[in-house]
Amino acid sequence: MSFVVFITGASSGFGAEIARTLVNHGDKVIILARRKDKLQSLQEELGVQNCAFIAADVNDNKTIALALEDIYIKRHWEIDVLVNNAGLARGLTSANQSLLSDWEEMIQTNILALVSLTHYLLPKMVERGYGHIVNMGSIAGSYPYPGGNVYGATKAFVKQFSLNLRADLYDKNIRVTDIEPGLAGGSEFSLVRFKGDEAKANQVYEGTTPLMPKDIAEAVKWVIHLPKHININRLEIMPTTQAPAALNVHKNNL
Ligand code: NDP
Ligand code: 8X3
Repeated sequence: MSFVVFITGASSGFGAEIARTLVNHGDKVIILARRKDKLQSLQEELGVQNCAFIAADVNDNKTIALALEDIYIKRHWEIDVLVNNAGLARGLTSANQSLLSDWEEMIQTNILALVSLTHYLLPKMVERGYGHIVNMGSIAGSYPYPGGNVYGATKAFVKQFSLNLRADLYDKNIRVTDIEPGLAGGSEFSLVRFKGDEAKANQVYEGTTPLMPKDIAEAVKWVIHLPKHININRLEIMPTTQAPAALNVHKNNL
C-alpha cells in the first residue's frame, strides 16, 4: 500500500528524512517549509514525480490551501497522511528570564499551525473514509526540565490533542499518532533553539549518542504502514543514553 503523505517542516532534520524514507518505500510526498531552495533540492533528489513542495510559512493557511488545491488539480493527489512535524524550541532559559516573543512563536507554530492544518484536512479525510494524522510531539511534553517551560507545554498540548482526536475519530477509520522523541541530533533543532549559536548547539550532543532523523523517520514509516486496524496512540523514543531524572528538592535550610 502506498500513500500520499503531507509533511510539514521538511526542509531539514526529521521532516526531510521522513520524506526520503517514505519515497524510498514507495509513497508520494508533499513537503512544506519556508526555505524554498532546500525544498527544491529535496524534490530533485526524490524525483518530481514522487514529490511536490509548498514553500510557505506553516501558519499561512490561505497559501497552503491554495497550493494543496493546485497539487490536487495537477496531480490528483489526495492526502492520506498528514505529518505535523514543523515546530521549534526557542531558548532554554528559566521562565522568569524568557522572552514573551519566543513563547508566542512556539505556541503559534507548535500549536496553532498544527491545529489549523488538522482542522482543514480532517473533514476531507473523514469524507473519504480514511486518514492518518501523525503529530511530532516530544518527551518534553511528558517530562519537565529546566528551561523547557513553554516548549514542553506546547508538546504536552500536542500529546493531549492527539489522544482527544482519537476519542472523536475511533469510529471513522482515522488514525492518530503522537511521536515523542527524546534527544535527537542531525537536525537544526538546537541551532534554532540557541538562535544560530553553533558552539552552544553542538555542545548539546557532545560526548553522547543521540537519536538521529533516520531513527524518527523509520518510526513514522512503521506507524503509517502498519495494518489499518492498528493505531499507535503514542510512541515515546529516547536514545539509550537518556532517561528521566529524579525530582528536585530545594532545601533552603542548608
Ligand atoms: P529542524 O529545525 O531541523 O526542523 C524544523 C523544520 O520545521 C524545518 O524544516 C523548518 O523549516 C520547519 N519550520 C519551522 N518553523 C516553520 C514555519 N513557521 N513554517 C514552516 N516551516 C517551519 O528540527 P527537527 O527536525 O529536530 O524538528 C522537527 C520536529 O521535531 C519539531 O516539531 C521539534 O519540536 C520536534 N522534536 C525534535 C527533537 C530534537 O531533539 N531534534 C526531539 C523531539 C521533537 P524552515 O525553517 O525552512 O521553514
Ligand atoms: C526535543 C527534545 O529533550 O530537547 O523535543 O526537549 S528535548
